[in-house]
Amino acid sequence: AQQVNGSSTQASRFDPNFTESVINANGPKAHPRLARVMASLTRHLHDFCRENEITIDEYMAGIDMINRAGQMSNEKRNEGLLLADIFGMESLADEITHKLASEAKDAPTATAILGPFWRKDAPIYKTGESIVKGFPEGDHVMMHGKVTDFDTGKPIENAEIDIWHTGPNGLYESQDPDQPDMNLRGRFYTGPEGEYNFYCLRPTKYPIPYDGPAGELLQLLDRHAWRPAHIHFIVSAPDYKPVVTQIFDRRDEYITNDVAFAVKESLIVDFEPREGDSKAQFELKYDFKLASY
Ligand code: MBD
Ligand code: FE
Repeated sequence: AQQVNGSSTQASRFDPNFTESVINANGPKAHPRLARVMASLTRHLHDFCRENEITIDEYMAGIDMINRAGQMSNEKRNEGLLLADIFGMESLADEITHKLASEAKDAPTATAILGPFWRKDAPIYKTGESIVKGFPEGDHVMMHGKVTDFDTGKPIENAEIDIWHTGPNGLYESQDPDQPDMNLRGRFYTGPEGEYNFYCLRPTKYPIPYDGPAGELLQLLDRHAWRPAHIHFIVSAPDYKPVVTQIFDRRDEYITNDVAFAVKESLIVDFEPREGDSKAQFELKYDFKLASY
């Protein structure tokens, strides 16, 4: 073998010693958590390449996909997250992060993935107002309920409920030049009994953006791009663990077949017909339970 700096060249890259030599390149001052995670990632990635005999062409195709995802990402488009979401990885990380808040009968409200379309600084509305600023032709919903302390059952006053959902055309405002800025997004604060209520639209099923690497991969894998109808929430209050979650329409045809693998039983809801309200055809009651720190 050729001599490099007095030592022989490394073992064959097929040899696990090669993998260990890459890991051992880390110095003693490496950040401990990062060093541990990267060692594991290196082993899995090397094993993946060996197991599947990944060729240079395949490797370059993967790198190209990552680069294209990055190039098309901006504050309105998070293609990297979308790409990871269709592998179920955000759902897995969510489950790992919130082991306790799962499907137990009495648990804090279950979490679900954030997804790529949250925007900060959604407009603040007063109780009873509507987040619908455009697209009034949808089915309107009066949504209401309470935010309570999961341990004591006591109401939480001034909890923030941050909401976002798509229009009836299946697009978030940020994806759609025809919708007013911040349409179908809003923040509300609970009253003294933890109560909230607001108007929104009944969400519709929605295909995730299909014009980038995530869509390309779905097509190559013969997978559909649909998420079941859902509304996103971040419910938060001082001294409580924020709940990032989504609710899902039981009647949606994709309820058991979500492209992002985010549905949980306790987050499936029934929209009920609403009588005598000129502003909404449907009603939805949903209570949120937060755990204190
Ligand atoms: C979405 O609207 C979404 O909520 C998730 C989690 C992934 C892709 C698109
Ligand atoms: Fe969404």
